[in-house]
Amino acid sequence: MSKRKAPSSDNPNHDFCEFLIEIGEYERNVNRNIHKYNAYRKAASSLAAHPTRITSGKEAKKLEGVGQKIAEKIDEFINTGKLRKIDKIREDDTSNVISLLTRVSGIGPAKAQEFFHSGINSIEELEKNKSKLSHHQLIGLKYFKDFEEKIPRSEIEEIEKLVRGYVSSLDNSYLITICGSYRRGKAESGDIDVLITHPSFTSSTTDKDVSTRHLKKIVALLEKNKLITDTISLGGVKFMGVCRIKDIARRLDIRITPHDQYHCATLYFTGSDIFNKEMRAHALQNGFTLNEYCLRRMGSTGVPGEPLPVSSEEDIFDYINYPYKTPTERNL
Ligand code: 8DG
Ligand code: CA
Ligand code: CA
Repeated sequence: MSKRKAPSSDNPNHDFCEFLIEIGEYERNVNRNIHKYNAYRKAASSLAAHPTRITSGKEAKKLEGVGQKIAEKIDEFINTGKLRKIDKIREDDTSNVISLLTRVSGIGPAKAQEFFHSGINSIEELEKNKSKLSHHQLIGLKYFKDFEEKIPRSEIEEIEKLVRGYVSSLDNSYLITICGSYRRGKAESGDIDVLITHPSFTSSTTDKDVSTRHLKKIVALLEKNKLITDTISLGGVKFMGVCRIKDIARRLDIRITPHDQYHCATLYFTGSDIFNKEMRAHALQNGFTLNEYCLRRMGSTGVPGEPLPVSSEEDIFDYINYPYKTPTERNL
């Protein structure tokens, strides 16, 4: 997940969304309460999707995911122009340090708390304690400033062209889709999410090294051509690392998926994650279970059946009777 996600300011409720997201991140990072984090983000997403300015907590409560507590905060903000809860969060040293440390790629809330308790409370302190950092955290620290910057769409378009060129020079049957916020049409993204498949590789391929071989060959070629500069991790199905075409480093993820699971994978990795949650919930209500690999019918005993044949993202929407949404309509 990228570290900073501000709702766009063309949203008439953006100030409400901003404080809800700030409280949500505090709940996740400091209190480690992922449920509250999700609840605040869901409320912010409903407010962001609302076309007009909300003028009271009571009005806000009519929106999905907005309950009494959040309605009260909206009233307080409307009446006083601020929120005591936000003031308290911003004054709290623990909270400030943990928020800062979790901005480093590879440092999650638990690790940030651990560092904080061992006296590491700044980027400078991380620099002085490199021996305590994992390989991923060292890369996060090395590119701390660069990774804070959003990636303009035009730069991802250039990277996409390069990746397509290199990968098709290996074999022009590879299918490549850049997913994430880029596919949802966003003007800027936190990182680059590349999804790749090849018709020779399916979920019934018994040789598990097939995907690893494809992925390693692709990564090696991108390294050779100086597009990839660092590797955070390279497993059988996923590469996490760094790429660069300008004077700034960018986070790059590459995943390889079986050909028959490609559409479930593009759907999942296109997100948004809130959209995914809603779609999965809808699937369940209609007797299906959906994940990044496949769509299955739930039997009467609660045991999922065999993966259903899927030849497009539209198929998935059709099966579960959910109105089709283009990627740009999935920005929940
Ligand atoms: P961004 O990078 O511009 O900040 O936004 P993003 O592209 O939407 O987010 P991402 O963190 O790169 O994740 C890519 C997609 O992966 C996301 O849109 C939906 C899917 N996804 C989930 N849950 C999760 C999760 O818990 N972690 C991550 N990293 N991805 C998730 O549905
Ligand atoms: Ca992304
Ligand atoms: Ca990503």
